[in-house]
Amino acid sequence: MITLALSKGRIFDETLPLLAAAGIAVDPAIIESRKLILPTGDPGLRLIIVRATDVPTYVQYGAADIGVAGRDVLLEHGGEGLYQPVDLGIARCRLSVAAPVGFDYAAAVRRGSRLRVATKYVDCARQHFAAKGVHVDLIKLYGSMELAPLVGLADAIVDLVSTGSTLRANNLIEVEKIMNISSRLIVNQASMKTRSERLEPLIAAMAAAVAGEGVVAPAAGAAK
Ligand code: PRT
Ligand code: MG
Repeated sequence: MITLALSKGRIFDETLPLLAAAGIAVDPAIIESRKLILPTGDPGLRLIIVRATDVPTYVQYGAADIGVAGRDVLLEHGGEGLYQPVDLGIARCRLSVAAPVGFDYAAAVRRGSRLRVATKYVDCARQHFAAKGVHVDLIKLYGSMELAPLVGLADAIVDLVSTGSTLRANNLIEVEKIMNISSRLIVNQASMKTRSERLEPLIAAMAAAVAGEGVVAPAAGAAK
């Protein structure tokens, strides 16, 4: 049995069509069951539902053979014990610096001011500002970063942006893009060796689905 780790929400929703194109059916209604282990149309492949930030951990320790995780999550995790064979191109967004409308971020950077920056992505933010030579005090938050500048906790935030509507709703503006983000297929390095006859066709079928090559026959029986 091959175990694929997914998080609920956009990653689950955007992975299902790729699995379908790879010949693996999943009933989307099953997510409503609140079960954390879900069968698929392939009796050799099951899904487990975990928090987005926990996907690399499940795969690293081999509790799942394979998973789907955002580049943001993988950078913060470090990627230890994981192969990242396919960029699935799903759950796209960007990691950006945002600040209140009216805060002159560029001028503050030019002046060499010390900035207080709130973020969940402390490692990525630290690297970004260090590379630019900007002095920052990073404040780790676990959610609702957009609130921090509004109540004086920080001058700016580093957060994911997709449509930009969350920033707009909070009178914030994107002042710098750090990187583009999408989700990748990740594979446990030991599983890749010991279960390659099952994993390789599945990975190839997912890659073909991403490339828009449609149903790839081998995947149907691949994960037995
Ligand atoms: O939400 P939860 O706390 O359960 O967990 P999570 O936020 O880790 O999971 P989820 O499903 O929200 O995100 C999973 C992955 O989707 C992330 O790791 C990213 O790689 C990717 N992704 C793509 C996003 C977004 N787009 C996104 N817009 N993750 C989060 N957001 C948030 C962002 O943090 C901000 O609060 O949405 C808000 C901004 O969206 P816009 O459209 O208003 O710009
Ligand atoms: Mg979220």
